[in-house]
Amino acid sequence: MTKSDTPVYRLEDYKPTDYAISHTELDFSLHPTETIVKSKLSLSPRKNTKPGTPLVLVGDELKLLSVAINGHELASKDYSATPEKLEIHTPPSGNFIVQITTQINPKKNRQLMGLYLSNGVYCTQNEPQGFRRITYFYDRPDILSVFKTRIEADEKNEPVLLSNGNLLETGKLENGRHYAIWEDPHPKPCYLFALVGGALDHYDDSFTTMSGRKVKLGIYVEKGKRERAAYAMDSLKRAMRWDEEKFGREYDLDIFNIVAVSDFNMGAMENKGLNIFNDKYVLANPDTATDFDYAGIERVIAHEYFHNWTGDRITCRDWFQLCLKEGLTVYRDQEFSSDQRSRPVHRISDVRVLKIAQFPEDAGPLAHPVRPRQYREINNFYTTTVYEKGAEVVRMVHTMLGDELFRKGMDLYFQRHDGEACTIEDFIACFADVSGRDFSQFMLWYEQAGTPTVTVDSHYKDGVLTLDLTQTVPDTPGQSDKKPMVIPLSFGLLGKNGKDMPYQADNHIENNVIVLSEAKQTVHIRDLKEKPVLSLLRGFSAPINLKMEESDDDLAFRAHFDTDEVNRWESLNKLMGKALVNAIADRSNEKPAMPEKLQTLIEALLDDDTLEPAFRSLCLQLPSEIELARMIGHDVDPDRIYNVRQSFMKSLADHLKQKMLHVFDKMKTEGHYSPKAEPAGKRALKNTILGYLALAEATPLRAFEAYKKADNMTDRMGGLSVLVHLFNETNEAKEALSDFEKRYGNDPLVMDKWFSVQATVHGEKTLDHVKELMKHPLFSLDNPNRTRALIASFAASNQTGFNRVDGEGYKLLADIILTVDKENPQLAARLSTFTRSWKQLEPKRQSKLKEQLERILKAPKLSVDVSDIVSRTLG
Ligand code: B3K
Ligand code: ZN
Repeated sequence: MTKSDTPVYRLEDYKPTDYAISHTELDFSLHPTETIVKSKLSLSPRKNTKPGTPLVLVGDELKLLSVAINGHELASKDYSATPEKLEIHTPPSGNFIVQITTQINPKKNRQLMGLYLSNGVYCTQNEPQGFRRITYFYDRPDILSVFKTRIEADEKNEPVLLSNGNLLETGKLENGRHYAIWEDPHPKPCYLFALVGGALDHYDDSFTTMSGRKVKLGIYVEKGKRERAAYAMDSLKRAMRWDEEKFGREYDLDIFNIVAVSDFNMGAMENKGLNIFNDKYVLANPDTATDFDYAGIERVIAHEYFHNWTGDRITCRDWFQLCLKEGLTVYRDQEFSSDQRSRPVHRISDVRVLKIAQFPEDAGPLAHPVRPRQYREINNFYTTTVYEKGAEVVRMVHTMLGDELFRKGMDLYFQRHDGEACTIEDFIACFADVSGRDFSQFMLWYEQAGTPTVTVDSHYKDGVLTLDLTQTVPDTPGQSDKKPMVIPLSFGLLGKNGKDMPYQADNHIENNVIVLSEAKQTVHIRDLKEKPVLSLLRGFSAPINLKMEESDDDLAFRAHFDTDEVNRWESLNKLMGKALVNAIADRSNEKPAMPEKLQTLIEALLDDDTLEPAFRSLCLQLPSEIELARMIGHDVDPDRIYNVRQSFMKSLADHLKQKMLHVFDKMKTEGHYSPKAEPAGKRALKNTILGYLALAEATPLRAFEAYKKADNMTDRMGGLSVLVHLFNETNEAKEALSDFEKRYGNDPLVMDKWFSVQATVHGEKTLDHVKELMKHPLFSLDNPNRTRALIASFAASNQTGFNRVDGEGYKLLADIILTVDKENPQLAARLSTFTRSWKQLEPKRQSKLKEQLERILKAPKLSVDVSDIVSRTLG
């Protein structure tokens, strides 16, 4: 379908189907270009369906070979078929069986949706609408069916044949073929169907559930990579245990398999009992993966596993409800990682992601509610708003209800809706029911887009602190005049001694949370023995912009003493942000230094051995260029932002050099590598300092030394990125890059780091280098990981390189979007989102980028995916 004839789908148009499909039997005969799929569907009419109502199923690029009802092949007058649709004009009344045979071409499938070949391995991706590329079906999440699957394939090329559920039977056939039959007893929507066939190694283990059942666990990887699955397996077992302990959720099949493939559009997929993963989120050993990679594996493995209950057992009624499973499951994986690692450090990292990715989305032309009400292409709504803001909304429910009631609400949700396809209303009703609270106004979090701003005016007099709170929600595309939201503001009051002060609360306050619900509201806090310093929005309790008139001294005081570490970091970050934005605006000073007071404050934090190294490392990081651009909001000059930020860092490095050297030495981790939070935190601080020391010493030697001596990938990349980012032209940088290429040149996944680090060298020269790197034998626009490593890194994380004032960066991205769009529209659409903040750029760059967006939109045969993103971006 092309852009002009695509419909807009609307939430209010939801209607159940005319028929239900209770059972689905599938039979695959795998072949690279001519796979035959036979389906046998058990259909029954709904209560209100009139006898003879046509059966209309969807397809996508399908070739129909035959169709039969109750065992009788249909004559051509009885049905009509196109690659996109199969209609049986007059089905019999009552229950009936439909048998459909289609032919598909996995090798040609470079959209990576449906059944495709990834490096010789057959695999599927069906969420949200891939199943229609396999056979005609009701491809929508509210059709729950019991699946039984027979797979037949070549025994030598595809010795491993997997599908959902439990293995019933295997056997040999003639001509070197063999088969396997799988059955999944849990009714599920077709987007959770999965199939894998290939020559794979496996890493086996088992898990005994809380009721004593033994589950077989397997992680399947490409040949030769078996030992790299150990950490993923360890993470899986920890996640299974955690879900039992924290949410009472037990695994429900005898087998749980994970397969890692190298061509995958996103991170991973939660197919029932057979998760399929981008190998980036499975494969790790100390020599190939950084601490960040390990944490990512732990998070994604857990996320997909947690979907077994929040997504698979209870799924979404329609795709508008996507956040029902995604927001909730992100919340659950965030909690898991917080329990496995340091809670405040983890929360700070999540808040940073929210501010760097979600806040700009919410402030730009692609802003949409956590539950969108309309879409042209659902794939474009797998966004940070649905995922991360969706998780924040669940977190707010938890903040307002507390541990116990929140758990009761979750228990009720699992009990009431197990085996159903639900809506957000169903979910929230569970919390309303267990707490007796009215959540109707809270639902606005799912309806209204845009990051609310809360402004606080505070006055202290005679033991009473008065807070005048005002909230506004900005206009966003298609939405204006918004209503006030329910905003939980966790808070504390700090006394002069730096300790939390007791107080007497008035009735808006419960458990140290002010729940704001009106546009303007006044809150009194009484019985204070002295004027307190207010610490508001502790733990970042709501996804808002907080505007509080606060002196730099109060901010610095909180950075020192706040008992909430998230707010400690937040106040330091605010101080840094303020100073940077001021310095960026003052064009009279080309190389401004960080204000001395701020340097002293950071020094004290760096010096404080009682603080976790990971936290100290976060405190050394200045707000990112993207955050600064968002704070400035208009006429953004990325070069200026970069230069001022670097110059601040250089002044801090000069000031703290001795102290940094001292801490650097103390952060050495000895002995066997462990990816656990504590040693990883030490490495994080050490490598952050390495960057500063390079600025102070103005020589590549220390980083080169670090690179050469590294005995794990975190330290190797620590050295390499400093060399490449700060001393790009030196022999040391060149030598390290070529050494890296020699070591890992036959491991594309590891080489992604090599591509990324070079794509993110600041400045205008990088563009040509990126073009050169695109010719590298390992690079291919056909593989999403490679494209993300080089192109997405360049466009999303290289503000000066991509935003070259001559517009050549934009032109390159536009060219690539148009090329990729021909094969993989989903990936092309993702690349298009990197242009979303174009309106905040200074006029020259703005017009160059606009030109490219318009060029993309005019291209013939543009996909709906890209056309949707680009036309919304242009506004
Ligand atoms: N549910 C999948 C995402 C599917 C994306 C399709 N474009 C992975 C996840 O969020 O767990
Ligand atoms: Zn998910």
